[in-house]
Amino acid sequence: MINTQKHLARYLEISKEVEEAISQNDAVVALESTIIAHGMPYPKNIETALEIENIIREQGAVPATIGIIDGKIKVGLNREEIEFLGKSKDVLKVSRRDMPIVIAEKKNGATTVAGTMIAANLAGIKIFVTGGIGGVHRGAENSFDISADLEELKKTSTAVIAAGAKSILDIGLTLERLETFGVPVLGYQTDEFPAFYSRKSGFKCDAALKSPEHAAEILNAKWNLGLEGGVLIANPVPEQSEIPYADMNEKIGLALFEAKRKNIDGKELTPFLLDYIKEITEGRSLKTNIALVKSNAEVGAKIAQSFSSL
Ligand code: PSU
Ligand code: MN
Repeated sequence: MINTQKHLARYLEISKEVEEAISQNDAVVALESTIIAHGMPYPKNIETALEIENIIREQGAVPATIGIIDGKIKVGLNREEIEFLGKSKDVLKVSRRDMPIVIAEKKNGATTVAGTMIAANLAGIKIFVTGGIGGVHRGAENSFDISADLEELKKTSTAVIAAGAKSILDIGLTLERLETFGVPVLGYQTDEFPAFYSRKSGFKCDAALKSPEHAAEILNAKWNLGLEGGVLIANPVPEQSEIPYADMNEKIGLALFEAKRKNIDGKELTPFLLDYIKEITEGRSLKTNIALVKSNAEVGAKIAQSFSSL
């Protein structure tokens, strides 16, 4: 353990503000960077990342955006680093598999949900806000394409606040995997599992959260019982920014067709689909994406407050 701690300092750098907040048990919210580098176009990506941090601050919590700079995992990226990850063309997408390579080769990387959960856990941050998680891709029975995010939720004890999973994925199979992995799926003030762009998916959550305190109580019960692993807190996109499921499903079908035609797979698939959908919805999907991340930030900060006060 002591040995691990000593080595950890070589790889992990926590900003002063975040470090202080963690040591005082103040509310801290982790944020990912794949959404900045590969999930949204420049310059909206950087604008959004900074706005999200402000929303978290306004709620009285400390934001900790996570990424890898020159082979070092940074928890609490500063403005220049966020701008760098949002602008630079050769930032790698870093999930669990990629982390040791990017670190040893001293490269720059944006962390996915899985990558960010790992870093947040090393730093001692329990609450993490993102847009949408990765999951079981449609056609996974042939491609075996299941996001490492699900495996991470199985073993790493972090609560992830997301607007559900988008229907580029097979939502039903994604929920099946989460059940097998023992990951509670909690709907924030709803029992319907949201489908990212839309508030409804036709699938149910395991419980409907009444309040941030309710969420904090469930997290506490799980981890105090020694039930390791993550929790997915699904917060539906605000009504005024929603795109109806049927509208989106048609666009997603087109995007999947195009990915197949171009033979795009592996880690390139999710960024390709996100970008293609943005193009064919003429930016409407991007607006919705930004609105839902902001809403998740507000909810996540409130849950972090409740959790830290327990
Ligand atoms: N879903 C989104 N937006 C995103 C992602 C997923 O709606 O930006 C990103 C997240 O970082 C997530 C990653 O962890 O894509 C999943 O990639 P893959 O499917 O390759 O595991
Ligand atoms: Mn994949």
